[in-house]
Amino acid sequence: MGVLNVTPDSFSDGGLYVDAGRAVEYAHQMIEEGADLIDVGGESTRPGAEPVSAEEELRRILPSVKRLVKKLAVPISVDTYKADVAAVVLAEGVDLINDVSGLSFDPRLASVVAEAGAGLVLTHIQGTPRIMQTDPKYTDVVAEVREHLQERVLVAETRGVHPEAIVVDPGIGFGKRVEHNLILLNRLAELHVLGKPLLVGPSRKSFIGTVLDLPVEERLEGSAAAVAAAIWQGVHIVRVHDVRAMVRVARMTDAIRKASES
Ligand code: HH2
Repeated sequence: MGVLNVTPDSFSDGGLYVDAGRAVEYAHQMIEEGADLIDVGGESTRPGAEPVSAEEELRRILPSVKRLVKKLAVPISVDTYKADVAAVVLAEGVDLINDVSGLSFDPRLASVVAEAGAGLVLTHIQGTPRIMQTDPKYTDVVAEVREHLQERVLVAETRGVHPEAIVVDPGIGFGKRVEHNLILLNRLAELHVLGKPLLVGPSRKSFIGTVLDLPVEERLEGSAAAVAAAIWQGVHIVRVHDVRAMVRVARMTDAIRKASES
């Protein structure tokens, strides 16, 4: 999953693809580099970020989304937790909604996704982006994330989202300390019991900066290590900024992993 942020303020690529022409060009580049899915985001969910209105989010993403659904051969997801935004982009032909709140910020989102027969990514978050890094606490982070996702899956299915259209994500960086992120990445395989495809998004995040003491523009290798750990444990989708490099890391790790199974 290649990240296409059409935001002015995302933590690593804010402001780069605000223009719809540039966004489409960059999406094509990511597909050429091997992306199987493009994730369009119009609101930054970095720690401390303030929410934007549905109108503002749509103003940012709609010109790009309209062009992308016409031009791209791969599925498109939109990174939003708002039912009003989801309804508009699903009507335009978007394939899935990537909800970083796991249906906890907008109670209407599940039925909008269900009615459209679309896919849904359910992500674990503790708190909200504005305050999530203030003081995240867990007794057993893996068990708590797993139980929370199990409950969110039940909510989605009860509201009519197709069971085979649900993807789950432990939410790296969403209300987690460095050690929580590392433990989750170490034990991703324990989330397979949920019976859903797994997605993980470690790309360029601050836990990498902390471990390696590196700024956001120097986190390629750290992201690669996290992607390799994820693929090694059978994660199905990795959400990344550096598509060319991460496709190579994923394919190589997968080849090693599969060799041990045969
Ligand atoms: N991380 C970010 C945004 N959306 N979606 C899922 N499912 N999983 C993630 O880990 C995830 C996500 C944050 O990264 P980015 O989009 O690069 O930054 P920002 O939130 O500042 O736009």
